[in-house]
Amino acid sequence: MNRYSVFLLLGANLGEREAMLVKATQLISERIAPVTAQSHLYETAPWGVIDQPAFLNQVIKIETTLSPEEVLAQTLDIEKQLGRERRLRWGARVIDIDMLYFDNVVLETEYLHLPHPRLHQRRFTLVPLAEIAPDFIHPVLHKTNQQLLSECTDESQVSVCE
Ligand code: PH2
Ligand code: MG
Ligand code: MG
Repeated sequence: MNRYSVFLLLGANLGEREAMLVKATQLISERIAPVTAQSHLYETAPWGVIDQPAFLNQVIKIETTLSPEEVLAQTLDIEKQLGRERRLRWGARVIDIDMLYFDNVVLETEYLHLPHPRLHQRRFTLVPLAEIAPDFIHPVLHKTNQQLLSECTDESQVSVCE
């Protein structure tokens, strides 16, 4: 069976943020696929809706035989299990799991856009992504993550947590 490299962005800005990212990674590895790379954790200024607490963000890589729809269903289920409530778009949350890339798949359905349509506009995504996959090429923009980061005009604060 084919194995696909999938990059997921984890984010949290309510409650025990680091514990939530650790728990989400554990559930992803148990229920979706082995985690083969993890970026550092980053403390990031809120993007979009700026009147909310700072986020912790991290990018992880998994190698899966599931389809994009199956991975999405699992990540939504894990968000729910960890107590995610959906209120405001871009609002505060205990956990967010977003699919950034599903290998080289380009897909636009009602529920799923691949690659993530805003990943190249956000430093909180590009910094951890370029840390673990600098040379991976965006299948629509045809640029590496490192290039996308160096061309990104977002100036929001992103600091590595040591
Ligand atoms: N997620 C959002 C909106 N804004 N800002 C940061 N820094 N990190 C996030 O993960 C984030 C955000 C919507 O999902
Ligand atoms: Mg998100
Ligand atoms: Mg999300």
